Amino acid sequence: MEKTLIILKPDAIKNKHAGHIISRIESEGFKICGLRYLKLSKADAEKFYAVHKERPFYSDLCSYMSSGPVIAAALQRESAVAKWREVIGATDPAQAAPGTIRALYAESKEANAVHGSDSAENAAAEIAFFFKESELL
Ligand code: 3AN
Repeated sequence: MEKTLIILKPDAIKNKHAGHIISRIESEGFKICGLRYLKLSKADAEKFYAVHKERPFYSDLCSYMSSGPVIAAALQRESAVAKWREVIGATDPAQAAPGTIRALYAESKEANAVHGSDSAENAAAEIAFFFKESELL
């Protein structure tokens, strides 16, 4: 069983899509190992997205991710990383396949409803960013 880290971004919370997305987590066969509702500081967001710090959208992305509450969750399933990325669709909602979470709920490339780890290795680091080992069920 593999784990992945997901975030329901500020637009998903503000637009009241959290319930739909959590329902989708369940219907796609993921087990919720950890769940937190929190607001990131700008410094937290900069640390979380440090891999993107050379990209032109980094500062705006970090401001955006710290602009309102988010829900972070650690999920478990067979092939959790790839499966979640399939369920959320492409980064740009205009390119996301019909029925994917970003096609259904995202506003833009930046406010794109959800995050998902891009590898099992990054998932482990991202889960550790939000959760102590003792908080994971
Ligand atoms: P994904 O989240 O689909 O793995 P990444 O890792 O390329 O996409 O980008 C990380 C985050 O940066 C995205 N979730 C999105 O919010 C933001 N982002 C990516 N590309 C752009 C862009 N061209 N303009 C604004 N924000 C972007």
